[in-house]
Amino acid sequence: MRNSDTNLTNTDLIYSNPQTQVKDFAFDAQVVEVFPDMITRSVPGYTTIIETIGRLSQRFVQKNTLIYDLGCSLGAATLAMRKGINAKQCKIIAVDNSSAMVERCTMHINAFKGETPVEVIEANIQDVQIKNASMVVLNFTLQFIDKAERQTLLTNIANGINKGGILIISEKISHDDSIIDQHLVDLHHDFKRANGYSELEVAQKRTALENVMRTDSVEQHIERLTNAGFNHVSPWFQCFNFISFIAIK
Ligand code: GEK
Repeated sequence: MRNSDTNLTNTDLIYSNPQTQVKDFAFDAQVVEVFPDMITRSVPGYTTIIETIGRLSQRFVQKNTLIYDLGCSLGAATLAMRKGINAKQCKIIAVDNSSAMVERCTMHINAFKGETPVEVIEANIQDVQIKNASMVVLNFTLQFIDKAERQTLLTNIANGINKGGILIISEKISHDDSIIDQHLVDLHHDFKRANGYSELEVAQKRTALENVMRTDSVEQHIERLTNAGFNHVSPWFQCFNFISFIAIK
């Protein structure tokens, strides 16, 4: 077994050297190798959000239902839920459209014991039929979906959630007030520098994400979740331009 198969702490150095042309960001094998380090050093509050998803699964998951982790990457939210769930006869369905992520995610899930079965699927989350769900997680995934297709996706998710069930949606956001927006972006970049990323790494990553990740405002998220059919919608966490909402049916 290669060291990288077991080492979760490979340091993200992907953008540390100058690149003549920065390519669009992709969730490929190179990213998989460093993903846990990349996401914890780049997303303020990531660990708190994952732990809270675990706690919410204890509170919301009902017997005989399905739980979905959409855009699961290496399965951090899935593992947190599997630890938190007390309800019986449930199944977690973890979905990602990156084959490199799905392969490594399956390995992670199998490395830990847990009562709730997990099925890891390689698919576009827009093609997955959500049904009989008591909990759905979109942890920093919606931002990679075409803006014009986000409402349909959320409506399909809401339709597949049972009454009283929950969607957790975490996103990077933008602010309509350009002064506030600039300060939040600066604070996020300070956070990345404090976590050891250089100016070059921050700048090149920003370029790589430009055409790939598109953010919405808090108001747009709330409007979309309400239109989708959720009866109770609120942010429960925000740090700079990173936010997490709960939406209950
Ligand atoms: C975590 N939730 O650690 N269908 C399926 N998967 C997709 C799609 C799509 N259409 N678009 C993007 N992805 C994880 C972190 S990362 C967020 C989520 C980030 C997948 C993509 O392959 C990647 O694995 C994930 O969504 C986004 O809690 O890295 O900023």
